[in-house]
Amino acid sequence: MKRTFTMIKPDAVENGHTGAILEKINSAGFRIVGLKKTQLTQSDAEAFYAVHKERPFFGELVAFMTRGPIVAAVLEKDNAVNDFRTLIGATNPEDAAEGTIRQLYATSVGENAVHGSDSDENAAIEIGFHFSGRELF
Ligand code: ABT
Ligand code: MG
Repeated sequence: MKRTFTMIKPDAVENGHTGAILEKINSAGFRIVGLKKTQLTQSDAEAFYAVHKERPFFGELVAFMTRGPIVAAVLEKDNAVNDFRTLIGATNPEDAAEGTIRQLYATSVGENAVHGSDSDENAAIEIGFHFSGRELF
C-alpha cells in the first residue's frame, strides 16, 4: 500500500463540500489514515508552496490557502499518488474530466478545491509536514 497527502482547500470548505469530497475519496477505494481540520499560517503556506515562490501567482496562492480552514488527510491505496491525481482532475477545473473532484467542486485554477501530492517523495514530505506518527492509523 502507498500513501498520498490531500488538503480540501479553503474554497471547498467554505462552500460546504467537505462531506461530499470525503465520500468521493472513500468510494474511490482510499483508506483515510489521518484526518484533521486546521488553518495554515502564512509561513506554513509559504513553505508548502515554496516551489512556486518565484511565480507571479505566489502571493495570491498564499493568501487563498490561509484565508480559512482546510481539511488535511493522509490516504492509503495501491498507486495512491497517481490514482488520487486522476480522481481530482486537472489543475484548471475547466480542463478537469467529467466526474472528477475539481470538475464538480473547484471554482477556478487559483481556487481548485483540493490538493494531491505529485510524487511518492513529495507525499512523504507533505505527510510529515502536517501529521505526526501518532496521528496516523
Ligand atoms: P496543488 O494540488 O495545489 O499543488 O495543485 P496542482 O499540483 O494541480 O497544480 P500546481 B501547478 O502545483 O499549482 C499549485 C497551485 O498554484 C495555483 N496556480 C497554478 C495558479 O493559481 N495559477 C497558475 O497559473 C498555476 C499553474 C493552483 C494551485 N493552487 N490552488 N488552488
Ligand atoms: Mg502541485
